[in-house]
Amino acid sequence: MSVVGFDFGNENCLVAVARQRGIDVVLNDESKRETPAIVCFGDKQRFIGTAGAASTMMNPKNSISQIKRLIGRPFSDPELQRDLKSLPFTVTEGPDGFPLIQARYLGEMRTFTPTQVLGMVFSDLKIIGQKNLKAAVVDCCIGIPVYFTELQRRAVLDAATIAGLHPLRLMHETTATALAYGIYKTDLPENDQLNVAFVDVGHASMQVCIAGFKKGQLKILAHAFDRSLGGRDFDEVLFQHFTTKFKAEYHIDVNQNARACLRLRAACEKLKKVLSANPEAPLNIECLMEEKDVRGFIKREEFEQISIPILERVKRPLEKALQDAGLAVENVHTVEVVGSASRIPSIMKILTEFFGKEPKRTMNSSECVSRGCALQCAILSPTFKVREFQVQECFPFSIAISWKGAAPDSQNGAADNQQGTIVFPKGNPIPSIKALTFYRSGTFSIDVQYADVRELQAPDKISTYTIGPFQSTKSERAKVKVKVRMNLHGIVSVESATLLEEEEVEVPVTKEPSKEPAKMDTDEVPSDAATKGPNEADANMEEAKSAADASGVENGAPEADKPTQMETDTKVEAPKKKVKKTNIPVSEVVYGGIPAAEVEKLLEKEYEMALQDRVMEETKEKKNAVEAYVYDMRNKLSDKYQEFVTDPEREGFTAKLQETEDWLYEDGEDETKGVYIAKLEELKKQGDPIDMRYKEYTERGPVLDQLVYCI
Ligand code: ATP
Ligand code: MG
Ligand code: K
Repeated sequence: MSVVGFDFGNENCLVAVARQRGIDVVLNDESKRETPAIVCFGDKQRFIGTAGAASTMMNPKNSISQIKRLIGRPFSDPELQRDLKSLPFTVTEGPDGFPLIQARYLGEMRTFTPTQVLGMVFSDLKIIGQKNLKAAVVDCCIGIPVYFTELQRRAVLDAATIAGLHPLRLMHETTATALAYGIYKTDLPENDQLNVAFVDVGHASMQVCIAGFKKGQLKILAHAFDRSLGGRDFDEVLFQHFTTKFKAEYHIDVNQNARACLRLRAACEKLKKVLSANPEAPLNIECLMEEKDVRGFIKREEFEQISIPILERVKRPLEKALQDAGLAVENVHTVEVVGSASRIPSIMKILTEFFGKEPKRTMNSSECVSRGCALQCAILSPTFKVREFQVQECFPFSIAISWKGAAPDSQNGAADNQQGTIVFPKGNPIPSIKALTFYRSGTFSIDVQYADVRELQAPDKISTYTIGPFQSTKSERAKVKVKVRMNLHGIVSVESATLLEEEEVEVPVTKEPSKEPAKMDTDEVPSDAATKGPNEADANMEEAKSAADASGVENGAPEADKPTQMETDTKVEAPKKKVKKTNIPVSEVVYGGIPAAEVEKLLEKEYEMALQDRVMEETKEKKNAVEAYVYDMRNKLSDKYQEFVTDPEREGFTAKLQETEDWLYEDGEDETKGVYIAKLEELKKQGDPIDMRYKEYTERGPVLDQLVYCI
């Protein structure tokens, strides 16, 4: 089983693989480590990655980029709407309220979901991994931004499935970086905790995490982020600056021309990079539009001036991370900066001022996420033995569950009363399971939702679970234990529901009903908790208690109406009671995302499209082979084959080769693979006998010599 880590960025993707000697970031077909996250739809095939980027200028409307921004968001999401304004392709609202990408593919307009397009990017990355490992790639670990919502996480998993991948874990990018940083450190303290802040400024977003390191472990203390602060915002500032300038100076409005927009944006991005190393930089574009060449120029000072609105936001996630970690600036021992946009000098200045120390660039800032993911995959995979190192991850949002309050025979008539409790508070370890106990007489449902919608821009409701039907034999109100799991990917679901019925009492135990209205406890350690720390269960328990305390379900309601009740271990409370456990069916509705059956179909579709791409690539290869044969044979006929052909034979064959060359550029420019194969065979029929004569002669030479020698 191969072990692979993927970093899919807004701009660039990287693939790292684990080999016996260590982790390698592998090269793509163009011998580059970074593969652009672009899918370009063509008339005959798709171009993905570097090939996609190369096609963008030619075919901007069908070149899909910034996929990471599009996945798992409703069409109405204001951030998505803002992003769409600067993208050259068309996105419409699908019937489910989610975006649909419009592109011309195989000669007709088609629609694709962002998840599907991400699946295409993953397919391409998978192939890069496979070519390097010379083995199938299935198991992997994929880096995701810490702020990804449930829907976005599910979308990444679906995209991975479409690409035929099986992610062992979706890992927060900054945590992957922290792992890649810590696992090689041999000088980590045994008792003390070394606090390191990781700051990642990428193309579209900024993430901060503070991790505490000890020998053999890292614990994430806090995550913070700005979903929309990255390198592209600086591109945009420059773009607006020059758009205005060119309007005044050249009377052109690039916004009227998709290609001009793209070219100016690309030039601005380049300009921004130049400004990272130089105090000033020029911007020249030939024939930008209306056949006008444009010239511009900007000083770093002015660039920083016009960037102030963005730069002012850099401090906020830093403050938030410190606050959530409960640390003062002095308690942060080291600051590590990654992400390529952090190369902007003014960002570094802000970081230095904030932390009161120079941030370090120990890590390879573009590779660290993929490396960390490959390491995590190696830790989780049975095929690799990795140095003992524990990753204690925490979740950045508070997750609540809610349910309809009272039972039908409620005295106070509050039957529609929606009640809830925070089941996984912000900072909760990943993975974890919580158990809740409900007293219900029949099928009921619970909603999983974000507790604080201000924390993120997402619909608050995530999913609804219907629990039932069930029939209790003993009492009217049955005791139902519901397990809610946050899995390794940070995805929350109701895992199971169990009907608990006390069957026989060997030793009578008078059980006092608990006076606490809603409580939960931590259940057994989840089976996939391969990276769990030793103290996690304890931490869980504590946090569970405080969550229950804060849940604020009103006291004083009749006992029968209490929806949940403290679930201390039943066996402890009544050790002699025998409890019959019956599984209750649980059905899930997730708001948004692709149904499982649909994912299966998309997997097949992806396979078909990949096949089409491969056929086209092979066609190109066969065509190239014909062309190469023409050139090679023509050279040989006037060189080393000269003495092995008669003049008429040579003339005839040369004419035939010329005819083929002309054909390749005209009628035969766009033929099928079979036609090129036939063409090559036809030429070889004529060429092979000549080749043979030549070979016979050159091979006979030494044989004769040998005979002479033997005599
Ligand atoms: P994200 O992390 O947002 O998903 P990503 O991982 O693709 O995106 P990176 O590759 O870390 O992002 O960073 C890309 C950004 O860094 C681009 O905006 C690019 O213009 C910018 N960038 C690259 N080199 C430099 C430089 N020398 N100076 C300034 N910015 C740079
Ligand atoms: Mg990144
Ligand atoms: K392992």
